[in-house]
Amino acid sequence: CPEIVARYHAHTVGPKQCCSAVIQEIDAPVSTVWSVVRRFDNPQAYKHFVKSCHVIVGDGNVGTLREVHVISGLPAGRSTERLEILDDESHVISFSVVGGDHRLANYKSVTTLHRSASTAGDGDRTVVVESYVVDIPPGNTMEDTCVFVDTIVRCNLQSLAQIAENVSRRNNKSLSQ
Ligand code: A8S
Repeated sequence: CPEIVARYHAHTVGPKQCCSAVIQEIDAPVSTVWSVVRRFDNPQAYKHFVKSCHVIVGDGNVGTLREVHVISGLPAGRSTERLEILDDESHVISFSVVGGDHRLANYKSVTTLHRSASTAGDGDRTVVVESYVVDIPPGNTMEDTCVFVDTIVRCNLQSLAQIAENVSRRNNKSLSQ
């Protein structure tokens, strides 16, 4: 839906910031993908870099704060993140990074889900658009920063695709029995 994309993925980007977007197609309906993505308290369900997560304050609605611990081997230990948008009708979720011991200051991402009809006619597919804006860390270039973050986001969305497609296959199977 072009209105949603224009509205939510148009970021204001400062002079020392960079922004980018990753798009992923998933062979599962929006409702299935959304049920995974909307769980702000459970990012480890599909983000493999997340070791653990706990909610500091909030009930899963806008304003909820979570602390994420990432796996070792990354230049980071933990990240404090605030839920900015959770729209169950339009399938939009957004969070911002408000603290932590990593180098992605002022990171903010928006994820939107879009229905896409399957050409094979065997059920709906989903297009996920995830865009972000972040400060370029001192000593890094815009390119380095985008490559680093794009890689993380792409991994997350590929893992999301696998999980949602498995759920969708299970659902289709139990329907046909
Ligand atoms: C997300 C997206 C990103 C997460 C980054 C980009 C992060 O969790 C990791 C490494 C870092 O250096 C920064 O949707 C930070 O989670 C995996 C800890 C924020």
